[in-house]
Amino acid sequence: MGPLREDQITSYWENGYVFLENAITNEQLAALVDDVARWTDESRQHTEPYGDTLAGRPRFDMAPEHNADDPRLRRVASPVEVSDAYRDTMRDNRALDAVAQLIGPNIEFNNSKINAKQPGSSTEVKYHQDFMFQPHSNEDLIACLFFLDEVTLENGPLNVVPGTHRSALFDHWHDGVYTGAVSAEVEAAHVNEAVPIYGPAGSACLMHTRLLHGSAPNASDHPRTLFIAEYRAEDAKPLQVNHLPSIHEGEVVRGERTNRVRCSSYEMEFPEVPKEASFFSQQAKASTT
Ligand SMILES: O=C(O)CCC(=O)C(=O)O
Repeated sequence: MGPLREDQITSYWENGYVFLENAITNEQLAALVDDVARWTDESRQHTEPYGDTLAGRPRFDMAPEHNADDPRLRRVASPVEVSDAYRDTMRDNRALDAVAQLIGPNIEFNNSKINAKQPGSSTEVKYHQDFMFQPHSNEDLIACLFFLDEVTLENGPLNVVPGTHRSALFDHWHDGVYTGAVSAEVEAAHVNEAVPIYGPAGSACLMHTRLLHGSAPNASDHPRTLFIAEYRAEDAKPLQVNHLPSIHEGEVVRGERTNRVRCSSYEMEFPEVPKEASFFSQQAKASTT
């Protein structure tokens, strides 16, 4: 028995996502929120992205409007490496039980990040498919987007396009530039079908790695902070270096190691490994191409 009913499992495979309330406990939520508050406060002392990650890129990234009086932390890369609360939550939560129901029983941790949109923030996420950042031998990868704040229609919710995990893999390279986003034409063709995902803090949206999704700026007075943990079936082997490497990549978090590889059939161009603090810099190129 896991947290998902049969109809939710069917809906996940049909639509490419499933929403789960109470995906983490209140204690887990409070500890995650505390660390974000501390990191946001620390960011006041910085004007440029800072901190170190395994990839040699900064861990903490701020939006262009950031300043000491009005800190705009927008990304923490691999928080599981620098916080016991994030590491422990990554290793055990109700959404992970749901992941095991969907693509289990054997599950590995892939990567993690925090995406924050402060009130009035211009930060947006252009439409993309996560798989185009991280080719694997098969497509059984799920991103769990944990809501650390209540997500509303106004504070920049995730928008997903149901069923697109069963359609094409859309190119994220345009005119020789890796933009980490689909073309304006592909976006225009799908955006009217997009569905906003909102709900109380502590919920999670579980999303198929091929699902087309994006999110708008935060037009409200309330922050919108997500902790995003990605998991993969243990037999889905990475075909390129992780764009968010961490010392915990590949940890078996449910089931056991089988030493097997499973391959599905698809074609794509390898993504560009990011050189800057976060994919926001890659996506910024989308508006100039
Ligand atoms: O922060 C968001 O709204 C979406 C995050 C996302 O799409 C991603 O990081 O892949």
